[in-house]
Amino acid sequence: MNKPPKVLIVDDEPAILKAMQINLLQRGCEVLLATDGEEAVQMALKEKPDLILMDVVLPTIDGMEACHRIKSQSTGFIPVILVTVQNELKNKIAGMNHGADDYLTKPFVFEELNTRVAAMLRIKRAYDDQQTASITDALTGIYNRRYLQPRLKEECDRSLRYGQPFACLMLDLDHFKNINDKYGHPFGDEVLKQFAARLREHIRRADIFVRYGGEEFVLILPETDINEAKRVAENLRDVVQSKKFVAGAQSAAVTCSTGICIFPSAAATTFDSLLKRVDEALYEAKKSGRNCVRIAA
Ligand code: GH3
Ligand code: MG
Ligand code: MG
Repeated sequence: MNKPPKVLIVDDEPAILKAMQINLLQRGCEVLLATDGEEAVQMALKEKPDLILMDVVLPTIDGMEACHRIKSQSTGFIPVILVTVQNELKNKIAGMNHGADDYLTKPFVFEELNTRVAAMLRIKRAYDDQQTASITDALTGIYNRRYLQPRLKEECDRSLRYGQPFACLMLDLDHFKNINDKYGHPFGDEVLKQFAARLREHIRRADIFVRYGGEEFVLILPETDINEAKRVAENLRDVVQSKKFVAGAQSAAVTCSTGICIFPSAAATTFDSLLKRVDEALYEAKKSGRNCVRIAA
């Protein structure tokens, strides 16, 4: 089931705030309240609401300025409807030029407000679905490579800042071409799907699991040292080899090879060297006969 939409209402008039809050709660929204422009900007950053209903005349910074700030940072994708007594055409144009997505004048009829809210939430949901699809691998449902790059950079920065190393694993199915050749591509697809599902069952929620390429996967284990990473990798190796992959009448035993690199470590001191080192470790595992784990030198 979809989560209820989160709507931030910004108004310095308690009676209006209350009336709008009750109305949106009745329509199944989660409601957040702010009473000045500065608070609205901070709350948008912290809570990432799905929609903001903003009064224009407000203490601290006004609604136009708050809207402009919200639209010019990481919160820029949140739709904003300005709700105000300023009903002249020039006010509406100014509002839209400050980045507002819609403009409603007070006094308003709730039916109109609700229709506009519903329209904005439709657009926001479509945007969210698109965002999710763009970082998801269609076959396995786990993250794709597009997600990895910025996320890995973030992990590296965090780990350097807090002196908390993490482990990066690269797993590659062994002789996977043979699986396709012998059983056909659809069965190969099924193996990849089940491989991802099986591993997902054996990793932690905080771990980041990515399909890096065709039959290559990257697993980031936050706050994990080399001994723990080795233990996890050996366990996953066993999880893969211990049970055949079955689809319809076909079944096949599959193994995988794994490279590990800790960040930061003597092997990888920078973000750029990390994936290279872990790939080299994977190559060592392949050279050593496959179905094994190797650590970056
Ligand atoms: P190695 O043990 O050295 O990794 O051998 P390999 O055969 O696994 O490696 P290779 O790189 O030679 O071949 C990878 C194969 O994976 C070839 C490609 O057709 C297959 N593959 C890549 N993506 C997919 C996919 O989405 N579905 C299926 N069925 N096969 C895929
Ligand atoms: Mg392979
Ligand atoms: Mg490969």
